[in-house]
Amino acid sequence: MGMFCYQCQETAKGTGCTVKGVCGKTERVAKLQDLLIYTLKGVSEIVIKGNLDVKNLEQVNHEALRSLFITITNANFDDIAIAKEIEKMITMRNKLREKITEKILHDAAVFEVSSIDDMQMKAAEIGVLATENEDVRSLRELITYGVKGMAAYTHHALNIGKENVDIYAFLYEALAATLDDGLTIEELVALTLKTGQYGVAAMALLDEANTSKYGNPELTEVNIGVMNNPAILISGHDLTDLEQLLEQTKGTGIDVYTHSEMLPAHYYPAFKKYDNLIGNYGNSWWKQIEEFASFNGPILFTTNCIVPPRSEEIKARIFTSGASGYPGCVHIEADLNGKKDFSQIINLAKTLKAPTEIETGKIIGGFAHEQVFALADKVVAAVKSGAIKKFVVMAGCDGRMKSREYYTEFAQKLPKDSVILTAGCAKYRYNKLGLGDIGGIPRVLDAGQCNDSYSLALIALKLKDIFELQDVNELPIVYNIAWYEQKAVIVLLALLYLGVKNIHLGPTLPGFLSPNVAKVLIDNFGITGVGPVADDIVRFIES
Ligand code: SF4
Ligand code: SF3
Repeated sequence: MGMFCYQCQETAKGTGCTVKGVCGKTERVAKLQDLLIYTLKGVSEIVIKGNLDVKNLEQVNHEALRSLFITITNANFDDIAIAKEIEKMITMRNKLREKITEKILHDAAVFEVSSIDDMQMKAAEIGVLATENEDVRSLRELITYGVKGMAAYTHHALNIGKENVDIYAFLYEALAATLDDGLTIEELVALTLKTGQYGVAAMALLDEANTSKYGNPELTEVNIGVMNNPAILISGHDLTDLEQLLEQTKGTGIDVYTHSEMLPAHYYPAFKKYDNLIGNYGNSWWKQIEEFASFNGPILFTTNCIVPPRSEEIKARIFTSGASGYPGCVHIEADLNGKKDFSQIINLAKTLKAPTEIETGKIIGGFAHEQVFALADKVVAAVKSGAIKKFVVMAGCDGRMKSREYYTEFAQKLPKDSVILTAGCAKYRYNKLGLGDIGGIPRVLDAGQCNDSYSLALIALKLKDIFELQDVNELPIVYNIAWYEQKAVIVLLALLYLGVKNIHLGPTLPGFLSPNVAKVLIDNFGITGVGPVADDIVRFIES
């Protein structure tokens, strides 16, 4: 069997990448990622069948998060690094197996491989299509992708020193369940919703980690122009990497700019003290091919989303850390205390030109829960007076498909008495349109990164209380969410768990939803896709 991957929105023909990923993932990397997940499922089965106490599995817990994160779309393209991670997981798995008495175990818990070629052969047997029933396959993958997103957020929280062992316990429960042929469709649907429950827990954990360490995001204007110093661009979601980079570049004459999902770092009080944090350069991830060329300096990826570089010159300027990786790019690993030495990047920056300006001005953000609660009186008065008629949650991911122009047009055509609540890189489709404000409340309220969709849920729950409603669905809030990778999957499952109904999901529904599983989501939660903008404005807003 060749490669088969349909975990993201850009999957080939909407059904599956079978020769090479649209993302640039090779068959070799795709198969190694499949085998890494398979190994982790075997680890999970041992933990569950052996009734092991996850509190005592610190090293395995942490490595499991990293393994899952590595397989998220656009995070890691490095075959050697993934093969090493498989070896590490197999070693941990075998040690765990010695602790249990249960002898009847799935192949995932016992198989052995002795080389990368061996791994490729093994992977050919165990990929996504090895599950024959398309509904079971669909639910198993939906759960697995949700768990990947959950692991990414939990990993960020861990880097800040915050953990919740219940999340690890669920992670093993969910992954072990995907090996269990005895589970019914109903049981798998229930597990999907439970995945959403733990998604909420993971986002709450990360929110607590971020705000306790860096303060609560506050209304902030972010410069999108450039200065004259050589500079480093930092991309991805890991705030601890940004903090270390800012500390290490202090006084060196090297400036730092955020890119894509790192933009919301500017909203945290703790990062405002760094005068070498200059602004945000560029737009969402998929524009990096041209924007990295004009940035001129080194780029540090802390997580997804990497687009395979098209020239050796740019590749030589790309560095990775954490779960991210790209063959031929220098990877910077943390020491045992979590410290990363970025001196190679800083030294390279000193030899390169300052960034070329591609735009000027400022964008505004920082509307996470505490900032919006601080404005609650103003917001409530605007709703009561009719100045604000609708809130439109347009959180999620961006992507390179032309069909995503929908979101720009949708934002432009929204009635002027509506406010967009956003989080994630989806915002780049409309955050520079100058959509104005309503009585001083900006019409685009950016809460932060994709995980800060949690803030949007808290805001909705707060409004429900203020307006004394029984159900969050009675609020004048419409959900028009854009998805791309697996973090958006966990955000979606979290919203479903919180009882949010009638979410519009685009630009296309996931290819991994079988017709029957899609029907369950439509019938129980009112999930629908998107259509022509003019029709959707009527359907979502005016009806
Ligand atoms: Fe295809 Fe997306 Fe998988 Fe990449 S991550 S191989 S684009 S489905
Ligand atoms: Fe974007 Fe990759 Fe998902 Fe964190 S950076 S939202 S796509």
